[in-house]
Amino acid sequence: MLLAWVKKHKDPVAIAVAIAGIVVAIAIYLFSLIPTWYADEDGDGFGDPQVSTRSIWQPSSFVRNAGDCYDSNQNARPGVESYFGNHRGDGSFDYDCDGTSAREQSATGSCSNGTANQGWDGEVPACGEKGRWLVDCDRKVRLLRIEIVRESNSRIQKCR
Ligand SMILES: [Ca+2]
Ligand SMILES: [Ca+2]
Repeated sequence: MLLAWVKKHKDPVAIAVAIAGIVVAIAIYLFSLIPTWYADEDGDGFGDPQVSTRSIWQPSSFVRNAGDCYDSNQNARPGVESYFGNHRGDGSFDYDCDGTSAREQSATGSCSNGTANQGWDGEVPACGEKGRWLVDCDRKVRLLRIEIVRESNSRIQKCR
């Protein structure tokens, strides 16, 4: 096809321009094949989408994926299932990189017939905050009346 076009157009400038265009198109295509690498400062295997470079070979401390939401804490990465009582380093508790800080426990406790349904005793605390956790409900006789005494302990709300 190119040969037919050259035979038809005998203008050397037009031929040179056409060849230059083909060379540029090939260069652009070859450049698009060079992979993008993302910085992985915390070494958790997930890269920072804000810090990237292109290279044929893998640069040190760079990875192919850009899934890290906080690249200064290796506990913060996609797929993390643990909950944490301290923020990851930037004030956020979104350890699993899903865009939200999910609380480990959000149920409130209650007593029924002297038995505790465990949960927060009072307001559900925010991530990293302390709250009271209902662990037991005892029946005690006081002044000839049976009272339910709630037993709770201190607990930190963990999140991910
Ligand atoms: Ca990382
Ligand atoms: Ca999350």
